[in-house]
Amino acid sequence: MRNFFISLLIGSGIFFQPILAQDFEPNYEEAQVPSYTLPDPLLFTNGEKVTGPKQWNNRRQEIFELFEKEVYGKSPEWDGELEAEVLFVNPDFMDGKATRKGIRLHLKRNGQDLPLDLLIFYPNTRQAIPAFLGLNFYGNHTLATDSEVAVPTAWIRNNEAMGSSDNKASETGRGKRIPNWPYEEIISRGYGLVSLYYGELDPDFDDGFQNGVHGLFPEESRNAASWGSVAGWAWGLSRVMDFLETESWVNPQKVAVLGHSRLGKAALWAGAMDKRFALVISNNSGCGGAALSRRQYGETVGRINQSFPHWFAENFNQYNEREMELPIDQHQLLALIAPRPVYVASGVEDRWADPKGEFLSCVAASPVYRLFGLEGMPVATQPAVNHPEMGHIGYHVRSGGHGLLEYDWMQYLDFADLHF
Ligand code: GTR
Repeated sequence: MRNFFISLLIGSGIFFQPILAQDFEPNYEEAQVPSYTLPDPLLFTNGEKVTGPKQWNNRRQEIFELFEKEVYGKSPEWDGELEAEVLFVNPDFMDGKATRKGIRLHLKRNGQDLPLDLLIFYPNTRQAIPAFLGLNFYGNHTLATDSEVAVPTAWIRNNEAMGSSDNKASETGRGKRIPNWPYEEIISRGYGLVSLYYGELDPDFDDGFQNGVHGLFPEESRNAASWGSVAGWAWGLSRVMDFLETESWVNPQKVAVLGHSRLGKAALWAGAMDKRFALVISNNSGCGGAALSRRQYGETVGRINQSFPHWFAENFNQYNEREMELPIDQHQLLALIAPRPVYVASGVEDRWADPKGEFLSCVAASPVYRLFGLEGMPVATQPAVNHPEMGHIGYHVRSGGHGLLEYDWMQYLDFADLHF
C-alpha cells in the first residue's frame, strides 16, 4: 500500500516538487560558486575512454539518452503528414532584391491538424543559399510592417512587451521585433531567414501537455521522461527542416538553427536531436541551455523547474538543489553538436543566464571537437566584452543585457561565413 502511494505521488509529479524557499536569492558572487567536477564527455559511464570519432558515436548516444531521460524528455518519431499551403509570395520585396513568402505548414496526425505559419525571406539569386531558422517570441507580424503577414491566433506569453494586456496577439506588436531580426542585413549578406512563432508549436503555459505538438500524439502515455515544451519547440524545428528540404531556394546542407533564451535552449536541443542542422546558435540560453548547471550561478535547476514546470522532463526535478548529482552537464549538450560548428553568446549584464558558465561550457565541450582534429573554443579564459572568438565553437559576451541584438547577428553572420 505504501509503495502504491509513493508511485502515485511520483506519477502525479508531487514527489519532485522543488524544495525551494519562496524567497529564492540567486547567487551572483563568483566566490560563492561551489567547487565541482564536470562529467568528462570522453569517458563512458563504465569508465572506458573514448579515443577516436568512432567510439564517440557510442558515447554520444549514451550522453544523448541521458539528456533525453533526465533533462528534456524523449520526443516521438514523426509519422504524420506535412502539408505546405502557400499564403503569399512576394518576389519584389526590398525593391526586387528579395522574396518574402508566407507558408502555412499543416502537421497532420491522428485526425488532427496543427497549423504553423512560416515567414520566409531570401535574396533573389539563382543558387540555393544558406539560411537561418529561428523561432520568434511574439508572432510573425512583429517581423513585418504590413498587413500581408497576419497576426497569430495562438496564445502569447508576456504579451505586455508588445503593448497588450491579454494573451492575444494584436496589431500593437506589428513590426516591433524587426530590430531583433535584421532581415535586410541578413539578405544583403546572402542568407535566407525563416521564422515562426514558438507558441504555435506549443503554447508556453502548463496545461498538462494537452495542446500544441503534444496534442498530435494523444496515444502517448506520459511518464517522468516524457517530452516537455523545450523538446516540443526543438522537435518542431525539425518539422520546419523537413519542409525546407523541399524548397529550391535553400541549400539544406547549410541551415543554421538559432534561438534566444528559452528558444536558445530549444535551438541547442534541436541541434543535438537533428544532425541536419549544420550550425547551431545559442543566444543567452542560460540555465538548461549553454550554462553549466553545477555552477548554480543566477538561475538554478530548482528555480527554473519551479517557474516553468512544463519546460523539461519531470525527471529534471530530481536535480533541484542537487546539480552535482546530474549524470551530465550542459557542456555535453554542446558536445552532442560536434563536429558541427556551434556558437554561444552572452550579454555581460545578463547575469541570470551566467555568462561565465556559458563560456566554460564551450571550453569543456572542446575536447570532443579536438577528437575530430578541430579547434573547439580557441581560448581558455573568457574573452573581453565585445571580443568574439571563433573556432568550431564560437563565443562572445557583448555589452548590455538579455536580448537578441544586431551585434549578435553580425557575429552569427561572420561565423556562418567562416563555416559555410
Ligand atoms: C526567464 C527564464 C530563463 C530564460 C528567459 C527567456 O524567465 O528564467 O531561463 O529562458 O526567461 O526565455 O526569456
